[in-house]
Amino acid sequence: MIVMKDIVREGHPALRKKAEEMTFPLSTEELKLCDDLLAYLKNSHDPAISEKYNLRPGVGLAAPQVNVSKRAFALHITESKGDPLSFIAINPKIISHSVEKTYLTSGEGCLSVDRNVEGFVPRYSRITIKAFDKDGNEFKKRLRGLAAIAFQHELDHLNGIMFYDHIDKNEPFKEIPGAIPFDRT
Ligand code: K3U
Ligand code: NI
Repeated sequence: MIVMKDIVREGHPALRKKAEEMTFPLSTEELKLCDDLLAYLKNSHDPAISEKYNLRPGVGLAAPQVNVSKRAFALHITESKGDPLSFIAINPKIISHSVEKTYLTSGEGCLSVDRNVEGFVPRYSRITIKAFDKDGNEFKKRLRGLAAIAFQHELDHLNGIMFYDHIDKNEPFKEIPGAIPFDRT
């Protein structure tokens, strides 16, 4: 079971590496990693389990965040506008995206960052993605809203990019041309 001490924090080199593509069939260890990533997110939304193990709630978790430099992440979004979503994405790619951008009005957070970093993080409003599941089957999805934002946040983790790399240093709350604010509440 993944707990907070297993999640590496900013400054750790794993968060700045480009993660390696995965090959199929996955090993037993890789299959367990995928299950553990998704289990963390589910556990973090269970009041009893998250309190017992002191888990910070998350909607996404990427392999490099547990110091495994491989291209896999989990998303688990149940309490947002839009359909509930729960999946593992292996070797994920954005195959097309809207011109329109968006940003979370509350800013982004990260389980690997133990501080509040304020500012707008520009993201595509809508994306079409492809990825592989644990069995090596390719799937495609259209994502919008928090799901699209979370997918882009997690994909960045596979490329060694942190959310604050996208924030304008001099003017963190600068208007993003053509972007529609996304309010999570
Ligand atoms: O976005 C978060 C959330 C938590 C509970 C309910 C609703 C939303 C927590 S931050 C989060 O899930 C990060 C996780 C990380 F850093 F490990 F990848 C991903 C994220 C998704 C969407 C926006 C910002 C950050
Ligand atoms: Ni993160």
